[in-house]
Amino acid sequence: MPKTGGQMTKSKDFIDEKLQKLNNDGVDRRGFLKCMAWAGTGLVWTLSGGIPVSRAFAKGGDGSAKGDFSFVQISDSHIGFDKPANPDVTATLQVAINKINAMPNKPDFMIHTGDLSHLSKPSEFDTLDQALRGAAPKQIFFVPGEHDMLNDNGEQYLQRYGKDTKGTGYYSFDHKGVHFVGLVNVANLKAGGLGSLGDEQLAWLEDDLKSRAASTPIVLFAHIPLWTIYPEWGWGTDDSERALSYVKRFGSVTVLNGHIHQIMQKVEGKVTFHTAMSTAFPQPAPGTAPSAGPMKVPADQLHKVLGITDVNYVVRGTSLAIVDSPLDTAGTSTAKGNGGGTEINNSTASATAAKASDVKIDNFTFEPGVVTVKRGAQVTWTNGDDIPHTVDSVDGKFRSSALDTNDSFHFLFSEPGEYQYYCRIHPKMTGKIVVQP
Ligand SMILES: [Cu+2]
Repeated sequence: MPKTGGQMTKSKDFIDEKLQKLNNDGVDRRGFLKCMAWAGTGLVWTLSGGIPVSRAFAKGGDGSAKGDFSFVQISDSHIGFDKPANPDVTATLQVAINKINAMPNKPDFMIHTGDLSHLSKPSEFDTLDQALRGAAPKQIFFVPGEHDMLNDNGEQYLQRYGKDTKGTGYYSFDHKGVHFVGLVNVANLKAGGLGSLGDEQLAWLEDDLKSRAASTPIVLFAHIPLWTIYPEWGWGTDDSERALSYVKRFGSVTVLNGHIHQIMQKVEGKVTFHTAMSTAFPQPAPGTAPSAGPMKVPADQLHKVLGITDVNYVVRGTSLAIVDSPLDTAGTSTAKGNGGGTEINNSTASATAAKASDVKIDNFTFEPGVVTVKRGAQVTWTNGDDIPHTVDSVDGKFRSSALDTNDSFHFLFSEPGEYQYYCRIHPKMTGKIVVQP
């Protein structure tokens, strides 16, 4: 293990605490999180941040080797979000950018792993662009999150960030001998499913990788984790196994994701999986809250649970060195933010008795899940979450736009039958309307 002093201990405690929580809630994770990267292999993980990992490597003589470089991952900016979990996400993005600009070793470029915006609004993308123009690394590679393609199948995203990409916005590039692949797993999600890459993209990936030497370090990045973290909350990708089968023969594979707004890491053979913190708001640890969603932490803790990821490539390593830095590295560890004293932002809407034809969306759930109405009845869905949701008929009979907090969608059912529906942003969310004659 690299010598990183007390800070390493702190993050280890944090991980232990997390593991403890995971074990306590009875969810079987089949070894999930067992191979924590802090156990060695030149991978540095610190939640208290700021430790230049290249220094740790330099002790072994590798730090100044030719071909070394670093890049920074940021994720989940959610520009446009303004709820109590963080009323000013543009400001925290700016802090992240300042942090990047102050790095002693200048990163060659940046990767943004999606959810640039909160509601796919042009003004949100504009604000993001303006902030990123102030970042020292001039080259930024993007992949979309589900929040970036809410109402137009990602057309606007592609126009702005997906020039020269394939299909829904996937692409690859090489940098100083490392092969990078940006993947899109937030498009065309199916009811009841997780993230999805789809056959077309997978075929492209297989083709993209097949001519590369097994010694080429590979970095895959996508918004939703390409490993199964917590399917109950949609934290996984249905066809990621197939994608991973194409990288099995490579000696060094790093998989970078966002989406879950917290650090999770796993090493499986030559493959290191890592998820980044958000620059906008934290989410609860898997299974520690009724649902995913923005988590309100005490104001003085917020900058400790937001951050950036600095990835260092060192020649001869089998894995890349990854350092996560919270925006604020002072004081207590981030464990506090995810501890028992936090609260989940539930809807504050008063609990008026819902009519049978009303569906409330709360904690990523359609409630009630099955509603029975007479033919000709109108059903109203209202979003009580701090995160947008949609109401999409599985058969294409109705489709709402993205519903922000307290937004409603109505549909009048004139034909008897059963109508299955889901949220196309969070396809694990499903419900049914039964229309009687
Ligand atoms: Cu949803």
